[in-house]
Amino acid sequence: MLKKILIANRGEIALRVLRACKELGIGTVAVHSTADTDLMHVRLSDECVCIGPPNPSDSYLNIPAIISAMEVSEADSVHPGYGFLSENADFAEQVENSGFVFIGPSAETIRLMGDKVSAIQTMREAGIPTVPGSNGPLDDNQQRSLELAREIGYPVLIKAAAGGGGRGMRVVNHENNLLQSIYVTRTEAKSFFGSDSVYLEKYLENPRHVEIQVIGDGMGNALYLGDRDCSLQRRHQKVIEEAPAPGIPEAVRQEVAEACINACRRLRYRGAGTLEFLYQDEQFYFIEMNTRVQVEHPVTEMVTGFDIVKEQLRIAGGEPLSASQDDIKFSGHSVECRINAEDPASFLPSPGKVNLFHCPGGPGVRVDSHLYSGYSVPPHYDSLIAKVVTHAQDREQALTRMRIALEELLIDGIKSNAPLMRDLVTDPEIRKGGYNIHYLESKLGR
Ligand code: MV4
Repeated sequence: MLKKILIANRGEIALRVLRACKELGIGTVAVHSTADTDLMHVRLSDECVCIGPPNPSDSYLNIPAIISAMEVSEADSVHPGYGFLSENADFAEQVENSGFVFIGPSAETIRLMGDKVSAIQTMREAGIPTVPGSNGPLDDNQQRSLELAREIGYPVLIKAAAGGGGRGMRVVNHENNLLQSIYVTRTEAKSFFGSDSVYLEKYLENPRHVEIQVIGDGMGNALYLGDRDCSLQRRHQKVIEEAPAPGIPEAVRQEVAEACINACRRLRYRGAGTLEFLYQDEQFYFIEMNTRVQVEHPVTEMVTGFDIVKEQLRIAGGEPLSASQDDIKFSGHSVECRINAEDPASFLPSPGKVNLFHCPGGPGVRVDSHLYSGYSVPPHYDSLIAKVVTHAQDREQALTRMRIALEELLIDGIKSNAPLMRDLVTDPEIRKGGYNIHYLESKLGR
């Protein structure tokens, strides 16, 4: 078992990891920038180390600073959370080469999934459905690209292999624009990501974003923890997520679940992982895999009663899975609202001092937040300040509990998107369920 974990993150996820460590009796080291001395998890951790100035590249992304902090604090392992270094294969590799445990998959797996082309090829070979497309990087043969796109049918989408999260993509509606679009996407990809590898897919016009949570022990055993619908998003930032994804036929769900779990076993996948799919016309299409714990993992925890972060720590400590698939029982429905420190109309960040924070509660309500009255939200980082999560027997009751929880939530001193959330949970289309990835942006008038 691990004895002392360094938490290489900040905010609510650092607190979430700290709580899991405490439950398992594992020591904790918080690392923080000079702008983050007042973070809740820094106060609650056994030890803390300041790793640099506010700018993330000088602190939370500074690999030598973090590995030095592991050495001075004698931590045996590092939890990267999400964002920052969580999917940086070089970081995972350097951590392991320095004799520490990286809480996550092997550097090799992170690298494989970081390249979208190799991720898709791997999953296709493992029997997971993918989007019709080039099934590999596009080469310089322009005739072949034109033929391929014509076979697939327009519109098509050019994507950067090193992209993801919506950066480095271009829709092509007509073959007149194909070669130019490939060239521009390649050039952009080279400058954004340092790789000019691009691939081509059929462009799905009205999909939902449905993802599947798995966790593996690195020895060929893995658990399927169900799906989440994350279609409610604005500019690739998720706003509300829910589990399970509403309206998926049970046979369709089961087929993709089995393919995912088989793939994880074959890959000897280690740690928590999420397979991202587009879902349209009752079909799943794999697009990417995330090799970290995700922001929205609580909705899965609520419907399974399974603690994903504690399991990450046990697996990294070399223990086998703590449950078998038959132990995982899905119950009810869960919804998560991401509360950001931002202007609800303009979406501009709104950092500053929180004069008063009052947290909702009651049956089926969970709030993951590092806020407290008197805390100042620094301007240097992501604006997520709280995740309000509800659970109930069914979707309608989970949304009702969310409406009530959002009425209880008080954040005074800074602006937040809570007013927008209150509007969304009573929106008829959202209450109906099954909205696609374009719904929120069209509701907001883009
Ligand atoms: C797509 C797509 C339509 N067709 N691929 C955007 C981010 C990246 N993770 C994949 N993305 C998309 N890939 C095909 N073949 C539409 C999107 C997309 C999207 C996907 C998930 C959630 C929100 C989105 C918003 C715009 C576009």
